[in-house]
Formats: sequence, structure tokens, C-alpha cells
Amino acid sequence: MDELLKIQEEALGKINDCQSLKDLNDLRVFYLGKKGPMQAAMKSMKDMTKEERAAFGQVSNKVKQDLTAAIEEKKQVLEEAEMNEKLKHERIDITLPSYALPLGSVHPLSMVREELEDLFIGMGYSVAEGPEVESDHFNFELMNLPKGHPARDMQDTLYIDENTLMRTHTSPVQARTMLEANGQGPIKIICPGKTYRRDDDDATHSHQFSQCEGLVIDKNITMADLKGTLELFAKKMFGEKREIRLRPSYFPFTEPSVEVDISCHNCEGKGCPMCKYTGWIEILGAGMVNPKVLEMCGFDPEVYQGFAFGIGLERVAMLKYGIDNIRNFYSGDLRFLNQFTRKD
Ligand code: FA5
Repeated sequence: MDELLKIQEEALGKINDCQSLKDLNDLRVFYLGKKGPMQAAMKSMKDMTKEERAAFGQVSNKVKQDLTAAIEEKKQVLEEAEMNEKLKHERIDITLPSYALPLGSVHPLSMVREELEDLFIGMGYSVAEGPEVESDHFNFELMNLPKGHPARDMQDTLYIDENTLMRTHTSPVQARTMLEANGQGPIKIICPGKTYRRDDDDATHSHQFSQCEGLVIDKNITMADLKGTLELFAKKMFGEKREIRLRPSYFPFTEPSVEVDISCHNCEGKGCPMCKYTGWIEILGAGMVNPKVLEMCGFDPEVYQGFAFGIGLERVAMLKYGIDNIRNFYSGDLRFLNQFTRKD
């Protein structure tokens, strides 16, 4: 027992003097482990009487408990000291300027799309969607372009099989929405989305591009509603001073049809390379929904009229941001995209 108490005294002294968590752990392993002096002292138990052994057992347990408690207490003291030391060195200087975090940027096409959505949602439109892999029926036939119609040549098509294709415009969403409405107006939708054509890629054409369709069906809708809507679109997207002009055109799904030009925002209509010195920029196709389309899509043309338009989103983005090559949108070139990094 004297031996045990000697060990305890010696251990407590060392624990008290200990300066690091590692040394403390070494002490714990040494004094409380299987190969330490405590364990060696226990070996003498085999020569003791039953009573002596019980008394010895009690003392050795008490020593173990005391040492464990002392080690735990010292551990907390050392941990706290270590933390204080760490905090002293890691103090944060909040007056230092912070690092600029690299931010991603919204793609210019997404910006235009979101701006258009905000504008038209604000006028009571909802956003509709349709599949990019479309049937010939929706893309062409319900748009008054039966098989063999010469106007199909206006949209060079990527066919998947005889009746399935990559949609060439967002107009099939018109047909889908009208059929879902079961002949009951009003309908007020825009449909932004990807479109595909077998066009040769050049500075202004891409085999994959984006359009935003607009469709309004109701009673007493006239060309004046179309013009007013597009005027507002031109002013909100390109500035309050913009004017629009309508030129007669042809689309099988609208009658009458128009090409819409806006007065050039780059030169205020005086003439510049952007407007090819005409003062006007062609921006979209539109018209009054052809009564044949209304009928095929379940609406009574005697009761309902409508207007529709189709905007090329790349074209709007190119004009708005002065982008001279459509390939920039799809190159993934960070030097291009970083120019659109949000400043807020
Ligand atoms: C159409 O696609 C009609 N569906 C638009 C429409 C809708 C008219 C509703 C009337 C009523 P168009 O083929 O002109 O029309 O295409 C519309 C716009 O898509 C063009 O003005 C142009 O900006 C864009 N566009 C067409 N082909 C390409 C292409 N290969 N690359 C990039 N943009 C294109």
C-alpha cells in the first residue's frame, strides 16, 4: 500500500508539472496502463490474505480514481490554455479589406429571357412550356403548314423520323395551349425556349437558338392590341424613345402577318452599322392568329380572335448588348461571360 501511495504522490506531482496535452496523455498511459507501476504493485496481491487483498483493492481503486480525476482536471486546464494561445495568434483583424469572391454570371440569354418574362408576367401573361422534340403535327400541321406546303422551306428542319422533329420555332406551344383550353378563352401566354434549324452557322445564325413566343386569344382582339403590346416591349427592352413599324409579311399561321422593326437604339434612328444605315432594326415576326389555326386548335373563329408573335432571343440580346457574333453565346468563353457578371 505504501508503494501505491508513493506512486500516487509521484504521479500527482508529474501531472501537476505537466505542460502539454501530449505529455499528459503519456502520463495517463504510463500510470493507468497495463505496463505501469500500478499494475506491477498489484502483482503482490497474490501473496496477501483475503482481508489484506480487499483493503489493498480499495486503496488501489481510490488511487486510480484520484489519478484519473487529476488527469481530467489538468486536461481541461491545458486545453483552455492551448485555445487561448491559439486565439491570441488567430485574432481576426476586421479592418483588413476582404478578398473578392469569384462570382458566376447570369448568361446574357438568361438575362433577356428573365427580363421578357418579368415584362409579360407584369401584363398578366403566364409562362408556358412545350417539348423541344416535337411532332410534325404540332410544329407544322396545326400551324397551318400541311405536308408539302412550300412555306415549310422557310424553316429548314432537323427530323428525327418522318413525324418527329426538333421544333423549329416555339409556335407549337400555341397549339398545345389552345387545345388544352378546350375552346375557352382567354389565353395569354409567352413561351420562351430552345429551337433548332438546319441553318448554316454564321455570325447571326445558329443551328440551335432561342425564341420567345407570345399568344393572346380572347374576344374582340385586334391588330391595335398587338401593336400596343409590341410597342411596350420595344420601349421596355430598348428604351423609352423606341418606336416600332409594322411591315406586311407572310406566316402561314397568322393572317395578316407582319415583320416588326424598332427604331435603332444605337443611333437614335440616324443611321449606323447596327441598323445598316436605315434607322430601323428588324426584330420579330407577328400577326393575327389565322382563323384556320384557331379552328384546328378548337376555337370558334367567329367568337375568338388572337394575336401571336415570335421573338429571337439571341437577336434581342445581340442588339441590346452590342454582341456581334451569335457564337459567343455558346462558346463558354469566360472572357465573354464575365462581362455580364452581376455588379450588385
Ligand atoms: C418564326 O419562327 C415564327 N414562328 C415567328 C412568329 C410567331 C410569327 C408567331 C408570327 C406569329 P422566323 O422564322 O422569322 O419566325 O423566326 C423568328 C426569329 O427567330 C427571327 O427573327 C430570328 O431572330 C430568329 N431566328 C430564326 N432562325 C434563326 C437562327 N438560325 N439562328 C438564330 N436566330 C434565328
